[in-house]
Amino acid sequence: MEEKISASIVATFFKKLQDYLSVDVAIVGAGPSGLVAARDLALAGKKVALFERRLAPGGGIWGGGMLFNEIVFQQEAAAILDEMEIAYADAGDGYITADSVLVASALIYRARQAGAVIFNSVSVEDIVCRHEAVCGVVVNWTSVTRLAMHVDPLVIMAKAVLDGTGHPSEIIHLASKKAGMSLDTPTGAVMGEKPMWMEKGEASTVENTKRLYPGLYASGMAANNAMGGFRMGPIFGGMLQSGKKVARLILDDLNE
Ligand code: 48H
Repeated sequence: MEEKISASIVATFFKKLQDYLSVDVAIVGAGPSGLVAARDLALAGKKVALFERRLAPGGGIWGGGMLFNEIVFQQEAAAILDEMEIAYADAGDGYITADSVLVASALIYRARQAGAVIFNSVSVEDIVCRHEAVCGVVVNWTSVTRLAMHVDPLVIMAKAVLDGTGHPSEIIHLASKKAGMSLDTPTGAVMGEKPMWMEKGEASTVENTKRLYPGLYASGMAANNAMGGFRMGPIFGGMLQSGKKVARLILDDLNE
């Protein structure tokens, strides 16, 4: 029995990894925007790999606001929750609330169920660029990077790479600072996130969601950081809408 259990894990994991060494879309970060994008892209028939540094995907959803595990959305986001059969309650004045554990687990499940494969406990530490386009990500186990072990990474090639890493926007920083790319921002560089302004931050998250360089896209807080948008605190409608928008942009480009 012991051999059977270990052999089953090793065989299925390595098949999964081998199948996903080359993908249509590599998504970095399984927060709300990355998970929504992963689901829509997979439903559209694209091969999607999602890399998440932490053991548990879900990003900033689990903790609600200041660890109070309820999430607030604008009424406009209700259609996205309905689509995924996520229950919510009316909070009045155009807002709704939902249990953050339900939202996190449902977004993860819907992305995976649609066919996106999630590689958790994996950190993206670099990008691959060829012919003036981003075309892959460099990955290693989070435990390896956290322990600063001197271990070389592996590479996943992708037709499109999405930075869904939230506030730190790690991938666009790599593109700008390490690869020296001029991004499609007002200055060509990462503009930097602005302080709290809920109304503006929510609206700008969706506006700022875009392709920043051939093959490189940003969603959620990474998009706001790239374009100099305001932060908006514990309201998540813009994150879901950003995931939807970036999936459409990537699909349009891949289907061209
Ligand atoms: C692999 C990585 C790497 C890496 C990071 O922060 P997230 O929840 O992302 P968004 O942008 O979809 O949602 C933002 C939202 O949660 C939030 O923070 C809000 C609304 N803030 C407003 C405010 O004012 O504070 O998730 C990003 C995910 C996390 O799970 C990271 O662990 C992961 O990306 N990640 N995964 N490789 N290099 N970097």
